[in-house]
Amino acid sequence: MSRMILLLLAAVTAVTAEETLVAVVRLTAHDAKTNNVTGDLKFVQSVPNGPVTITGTISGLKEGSHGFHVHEKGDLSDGCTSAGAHFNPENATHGAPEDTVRHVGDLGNVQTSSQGETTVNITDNIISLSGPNSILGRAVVVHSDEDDLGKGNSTLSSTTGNAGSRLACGVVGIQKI
Ligand SMILES: [Cu+2]
Ligand SMILES: [Zn+2]
Repeated sequence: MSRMILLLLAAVTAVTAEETLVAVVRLTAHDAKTNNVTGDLKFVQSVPNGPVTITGTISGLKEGSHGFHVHEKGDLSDGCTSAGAHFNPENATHGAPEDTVRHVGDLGNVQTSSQGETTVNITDNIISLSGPNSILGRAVVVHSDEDDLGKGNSTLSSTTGNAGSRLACGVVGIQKI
């Protein structure tokens, strides 16, 4: 391979590496006396304002679906309660990740197997790691119940998806290099 091509490849690699944003979340239980839900998540955005992939594992959840959202505050001074409401900069109605009308923080549900394993693998086109939809400094919350994605009969459906209590949460932080 010619020296020119090698230099070009190196430059392209450097630019790509520079543009990729990576954040991490350590989930801890809202109340360690009532559950031991914990987890680690990674958020990767390789193109500015492009899709964000969320991967990781959560342990301690019961089998089934659990509401999974970004809430507006990264303040865990009062456990997951002080994380506030769903991150919703456009004052929209609660919805499913694939809905046009949704909170920015609406990431739907995570699924827990009968063995109690929760593997997260979500790609979302609305949340971002920069700009107005940036989730940096905000909190991820995992709930006791299924998020009905705004389509249930409960009065809470249009605000929280009636996902029940907050079991665990963590602040979205910039990853250590
Ligand atoms: Cu939530
Ligand atoms: Zn919501």
